[in-house]
Amino acid sequence: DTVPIPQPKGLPFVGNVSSIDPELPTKSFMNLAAEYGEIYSLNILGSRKVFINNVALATEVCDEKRFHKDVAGGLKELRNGIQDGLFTAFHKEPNWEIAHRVLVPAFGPLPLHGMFDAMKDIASQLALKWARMGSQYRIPVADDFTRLTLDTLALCAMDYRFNSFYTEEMHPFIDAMTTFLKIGGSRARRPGFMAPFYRAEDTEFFKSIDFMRSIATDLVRERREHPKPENKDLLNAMVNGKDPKTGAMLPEENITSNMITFLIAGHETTSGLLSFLWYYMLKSPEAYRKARKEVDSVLGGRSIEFDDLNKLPWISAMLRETLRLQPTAPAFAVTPNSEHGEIIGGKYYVASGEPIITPLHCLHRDPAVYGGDADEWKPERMLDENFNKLPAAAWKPFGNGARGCIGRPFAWQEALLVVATCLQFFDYSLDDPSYDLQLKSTLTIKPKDFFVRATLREGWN
Ligand code: MNH
Repeated sequence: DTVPIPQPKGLPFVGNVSSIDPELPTKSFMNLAAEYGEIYSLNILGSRKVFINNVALATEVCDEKRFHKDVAGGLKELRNGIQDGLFTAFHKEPNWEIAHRVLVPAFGPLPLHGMFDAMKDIASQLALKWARMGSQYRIPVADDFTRLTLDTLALCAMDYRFNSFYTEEMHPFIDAMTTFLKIGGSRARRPGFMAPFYRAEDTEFFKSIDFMRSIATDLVRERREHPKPENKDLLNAMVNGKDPKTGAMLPEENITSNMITFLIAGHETTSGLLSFLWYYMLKSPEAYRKARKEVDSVLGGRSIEFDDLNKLPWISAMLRETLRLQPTAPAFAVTPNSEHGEIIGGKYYVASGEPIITPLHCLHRDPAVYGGDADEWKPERMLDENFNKLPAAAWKPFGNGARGCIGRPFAWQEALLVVATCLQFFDYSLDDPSYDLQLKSTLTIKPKDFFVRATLREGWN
């Protein structure tokens, strides 16, 4: 026996579109979860979407025998720009399988070790900037970490230098990407009959796509014309790699799509993670002290090396806890494998093709798993001995299963390296001690209007 999934009353034509604040969907999802509990559905422009909010239901939808990734809505709009790239490929789309097999080894321990020096290079550019700007400078946290993560990704993945720390403006790729993500989202929310009113917006959308594809195509062409056989980067893996299973090589268009995918997926989320970490850390003096102590005892006065990264359990716990409260890729969507649909929670029917969305801010605060203080940032709960005891579906900031994040080890290495380096060199304070966290959302989330100050620590000045 099934029971209906609760759904707010909607309007004609657009349904429950107004239940979601386009500027900040995350906030709306949290409000809806507070009102409806473990599950609710919304009618978005005539089709139903189901939203789940707790670990028990997430455990079911993370079972890949029953569910697979659903590419719909905003994600489907992004296919206009990045087609069947890894992130936006439909379930079982042929180029996904090939690209996945070709690229997974490129994120293995050996290639990552090989990227350590490039990551350190960019981290040192950030430290140099903060040192030069001095302790009166209001560090635009999210912008500076975005410079860092974009430059790191481009250098490690394709041996290209954006040099974002040497320009006042952000690189034009960032503007094009922001436009692409923003309008992509907006296109998914507008009813079809409204399209004629959005010609200007659409022109901008496709212009941003052309711009990103031309940058990516140039990078690929450059590599083909001037091969760098010694590089172990993602670009070489894609340009020269053969699918171990079929022997196939990646089509040119797919390489371009994946290059843009890496540039987008590979920097926004990590930059948000670092920015939120600074917020929570500076609001928690005790955790901050512990982190600095950990860095000092592991590194002393010398600069960080690859083998130091697995000696930073407290910083790892801070990163995990930050991604719990602020999962920077804030949701993922699945749909039933079976054409007969699925019943979840023993009583809620979801049809084949219907999306089930897991807003991670809600999942990650399930009091049944995290207790009454689930809203508080407490890195202790993410130390290995506690983290390893969590149910598998309780912490999903990197998504799930085969379609989970391919870049996770890359992001983790970069984040550990950057946090350790930044703590080793500087003391930090909030620019405005009364600042309370506000979110800014595109495809990912970041803290809004967040500034800190950095002072060189004794011994470095
Ligand atoms: Mn990443 C998929 C989160 C860093 C490249 N990433 C995903 C998904 C989540 C995610 C969630 C699954 C989305 C979905 O189910 O629709 N990713 C993150 C977070 C960080 C991150 C929170 C950093 C912190 N991601 C990175 C980095 C790269 C990267 C770094 C590249 C170097 N991510 C990807 C790609 C996919 C992905 C590519 C798509 C994988 C696939 O479907 O095959």
